Amino acid sequence: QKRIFSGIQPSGNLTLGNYLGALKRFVQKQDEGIETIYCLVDLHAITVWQDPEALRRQTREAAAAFIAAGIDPARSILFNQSQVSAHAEMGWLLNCVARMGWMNRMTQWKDKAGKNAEKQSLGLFAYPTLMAADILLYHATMVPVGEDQKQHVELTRDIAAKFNHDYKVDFFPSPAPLIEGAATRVMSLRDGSKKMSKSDPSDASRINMTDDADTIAKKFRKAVTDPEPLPETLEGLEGRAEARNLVNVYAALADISPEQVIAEFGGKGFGTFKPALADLAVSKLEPISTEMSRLMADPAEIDRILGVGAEKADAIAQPILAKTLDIMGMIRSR
Ligand code: AQP
Repeated sequence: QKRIFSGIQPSGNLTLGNYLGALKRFVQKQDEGIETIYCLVDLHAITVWQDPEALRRQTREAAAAFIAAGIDPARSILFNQSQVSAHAEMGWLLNCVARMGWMNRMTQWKDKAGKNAEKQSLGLFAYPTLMAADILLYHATMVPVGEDQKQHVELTRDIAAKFNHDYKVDFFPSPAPLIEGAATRVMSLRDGSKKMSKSDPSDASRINMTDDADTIAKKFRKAVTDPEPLPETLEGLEGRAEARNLVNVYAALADISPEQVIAEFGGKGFGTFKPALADLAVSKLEPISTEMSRLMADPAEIDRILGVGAEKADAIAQPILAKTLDIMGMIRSR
């Protein structure tokens, strides 16, 4: 049986990277009729400092982005992680299964902690076991993510396998990462070697889902590129990371292949391509941000939707948590 779980951190404005790498694909999976569970992972967000009022607003904004992009709370389960306490409990249990060495090898930890590991929260280091808990708590079989999260899903598989092996059970299924489409790793508009990220200090490095048309046009116009026109073939993009990124973004937004983008724009300069890309991005993002503003006018309704989602999620998670505790030898007498 197929079941999809995925999440996004409400740690700031959602970006075009989050939209193309995750949210847009979450909607596609829902519309394919697969059982889909989507989570605003607020417990993950606090692994770095979050102002409490800002976190509340960002969580509601992210929920509004999901709904505006096409997530239907009647067909998908949509909730915020902290309302289902089983996530934190399962996270602890899996902390006792995962090995320090595995966590030390996580590239996201190395990137985010940098040379300053001593100053990071313990939660940031343990982030991947909580993510494994998120997925395994629902016995999810597929996890749509961007390229940057592939290693964490692979770690989840290792944790599931070790649990099954240590306790001699066949309990946790091995979830597969689903990394599909032309934009599985959208790059920063300022540096083609860095991924676009909501926590990048430079706002010019990313398109936010709530940016207005003028801002989107300006950010694409100023995006760093080489001076050459687009090549006539896809191979011609080799070694041109920034150009390749913009072609991928165009393809993903238009639901066409990068080859088709090159067929249309090969030989044309960025003076032609960037405005076309900006128009396309505005045509896709503007209806979503307009709907987001409408939804944000009624925060109580968003909270109500998240509460209903949390109840549905809890109904799936609790029996799986209870069984996990039982397998591990915890007395369950009430
Ligand atoms: N640049 C990207 N291209 C494609 N997919 C991306 N994702 C993130 N950035 C890109 C995907 O979005 C989902 C949610 O990500 P997250 O909120 O859990 O955190 P992240 O991966 O660490 O993304 P950010 O935007 O860089 O957040 P911050 O700055 O808060 O760390 C995931 O499926 C991710 O792959």
